Amino acid sequence: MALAPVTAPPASVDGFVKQFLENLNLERGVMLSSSSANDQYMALANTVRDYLIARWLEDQRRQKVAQAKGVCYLSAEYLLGRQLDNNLLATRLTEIATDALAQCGIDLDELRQQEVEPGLGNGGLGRLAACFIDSLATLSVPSIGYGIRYEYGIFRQTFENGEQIEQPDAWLTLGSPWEFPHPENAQTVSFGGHTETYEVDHEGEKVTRSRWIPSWNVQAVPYNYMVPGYHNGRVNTLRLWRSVATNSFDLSGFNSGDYEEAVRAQTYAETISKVLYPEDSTPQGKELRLQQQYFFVAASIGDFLDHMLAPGYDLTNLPNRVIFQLNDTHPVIAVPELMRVLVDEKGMEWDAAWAITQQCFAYTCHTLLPEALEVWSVDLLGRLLPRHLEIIYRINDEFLLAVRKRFGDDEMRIRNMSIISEHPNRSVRMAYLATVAGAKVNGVAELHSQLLRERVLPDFDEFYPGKFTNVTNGVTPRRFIRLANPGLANLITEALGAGWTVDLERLRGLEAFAEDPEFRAQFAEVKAANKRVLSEVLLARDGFELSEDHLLDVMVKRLHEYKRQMLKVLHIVTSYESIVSGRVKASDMQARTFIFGAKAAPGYAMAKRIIHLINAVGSVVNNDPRVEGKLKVIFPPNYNVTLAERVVPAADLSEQISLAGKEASGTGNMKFALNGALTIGTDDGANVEIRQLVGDDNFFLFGMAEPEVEALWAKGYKPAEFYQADESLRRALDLIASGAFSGGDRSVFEPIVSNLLYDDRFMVLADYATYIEAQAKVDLAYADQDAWTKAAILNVARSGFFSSDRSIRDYIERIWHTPPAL
Ligand code: Z2T
Repeated sequence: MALAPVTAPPASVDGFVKQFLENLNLERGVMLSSSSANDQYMALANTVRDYLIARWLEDQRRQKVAQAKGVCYLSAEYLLGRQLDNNLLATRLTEIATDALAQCGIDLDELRQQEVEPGLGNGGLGRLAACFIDSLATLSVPSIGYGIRYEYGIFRQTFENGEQIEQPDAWLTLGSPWEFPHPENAQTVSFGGHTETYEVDHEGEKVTRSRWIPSWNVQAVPYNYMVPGYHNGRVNTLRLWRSVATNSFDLSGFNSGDYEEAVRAQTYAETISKVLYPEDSTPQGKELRLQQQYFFVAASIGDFLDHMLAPGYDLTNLPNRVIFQLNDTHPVIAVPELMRVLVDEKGMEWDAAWAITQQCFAYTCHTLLPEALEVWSVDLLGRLLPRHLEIIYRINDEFLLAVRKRFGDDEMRIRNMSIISEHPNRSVRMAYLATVAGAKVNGVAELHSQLLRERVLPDFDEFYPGKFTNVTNGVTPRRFIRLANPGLANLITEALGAGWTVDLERLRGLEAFAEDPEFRAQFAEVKAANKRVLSEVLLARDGFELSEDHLLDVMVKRLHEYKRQMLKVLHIVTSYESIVSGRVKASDMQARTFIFGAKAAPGYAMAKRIIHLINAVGSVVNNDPRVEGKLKVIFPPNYNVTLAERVVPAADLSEQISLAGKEASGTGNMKFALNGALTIGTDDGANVEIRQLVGDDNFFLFGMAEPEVEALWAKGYKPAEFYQADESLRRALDLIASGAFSGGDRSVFEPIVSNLLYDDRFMVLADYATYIEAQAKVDLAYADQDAWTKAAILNVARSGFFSSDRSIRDYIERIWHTPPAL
């Protein structure tokens, strides 16, 4: 007889109280009266978990029995944000938990603040992965997310004299209630050594095969996280790997007879999952990073084959069972790893293994920046993963043979398409490997996918017709509307009924309400209330206060030159200069508060200098009495998911001002539109689609389009000519150069100014004039509050397309072909 399955505690206030107190006593070992806020938070998290576990276990059982095709999402980053609220929402427990805690004399809001968000990602790519696992669970897609359990996530940013200082993100120190470690399910991951050949009999013939003799290994220990679907009773798994030394300290590279050395080996092994690399879009090519990549990918493939397949599974059917989605090139070493497992370990023939592999992977590209396309030097790869390098060579040889067969001996084309690049030194182009191996390759917005095909990989597009496709990014409405903006969520539900949270196109129904003055007033009140909440948060967090009646102008995203925070700075300096020069009366100006949020990669000097400049401009502008408080620049440090959830719902204006052709998609742009901010933006990434949907009247477009950018490059771009020709630009740049924001010291920001004047890779100066013009239109539009509100409502109504549920449906239809699950 089967044992009774676990059941969830009763979903009632009493049931919750009982479970909470039991967890406090039995798990934390404390009484309520003497418990700390952390004890209470941990007990609360445990209680929420207790409601999810039965469903989780059941879903795992079902997935295994059904053996339906599922998705393994491979991502080096998951920028999850806080878990507590999301899990309460998914399980419909928010009200019960609030009341239950109140009975215990505890304020749920206080406990919310206890949670340290897992910041296991840099920016858009990591947050996208987090939105996708939410949608996968909500759409009941059989799936596992695989990644790395970094001990330190994205650094904590502080400012010292306006300059960025990075502090380690010790997010695990108070304990992590959402994870389930399973050391007994550890995978061994090997590195280094050499390969050797040996002979085997194959159908009476001797054939030579190769095998890998690694020199050291580590254990990959899985930490499982529950990923609940929204109100559907599903719970999927996110499995993050931690590296630890093998029991035997078997890192033969170290002298294992020596105790001290053995302990050192332990430390060495644990280094692999120690820290997230803080570069967004510009990888540094460090050996440890390649170790991280192989580590999590080898563990994930091993785990899937060992635990998810029925016993005796015929691996030739693998493509009917799984698709490994590669989140950018970071996990692409999975391709030679699956080949190695199939050929070397399972004894499969090369051609059969390759046919399987080519159906089991799909690749998402997230960039067009040439410096962001990962390459690994053959030297490094050969040292760390010699067998994988051999496999890559063979894949490349066969691929180039096929190219020759198709296109003839066009050496130029061969060189251009080779997975191995020869200059500046021999290296493996990971995007090419992914493109050759992937059944599908997708970009992340229409424009990006088009440029990917036409500009970056045209030869591949020609060689593989039908391989390239688009899936426009999306964001989860659970976190970014329901949780972040409860006021708006309630207003929508009152207007349209429930259901929109999982069917975001229903927001269209709000179009009619845009005509209703009553609704507009309510909508405006929600925005005002969100500003008050943000003001309180910023006051408590950083001591900033927001003034009422200011237009809230927000630019939050990683600091990168291509995103052009400098263009925003020039706008602010222009406004400031126009006041102090006496040309504009402060009292005639539309009051604005500019909010920045941005982390710079620690090694990115220009980005860090721009952060310094923003803070410097802020301290001058905010304290100059001539400004009469009409311009405020605030830059709260350590922008993260938790802060985004407060900033986005309060914003009036969303700054999406990258140089056209550089931002693959952007996802912040979607979050703002869905929360009723109007966008000022270039024709770039998903801005293009946002504008098409919300309409030109409800979007402030400026700047060159991508073809114009190309044309200007072709003609020869001389930024100094724009400086010479535009008096307002000259005044702004001269003011920065004069030392006005650096206590008279002209050297501090000189590198920024001269970079703009003489290089300006991202054409800030070329787009300055139209940006300033568009900002003037913003001021005019904002003066008519009611018309502004109407446009804001239409932004919400027409942005339902940007739900990550729609993205996932597109992946299913265009790439995964996974059948609807039970
Ligand atoms: C990243 O966040 C993005 C692209 C990368 O290219 C790397 C990282 Cl860490 C290698 C961003 C894009 O810049 C952004 O446009 C896009 O919206 C996001 O990925 C998700 O696709």
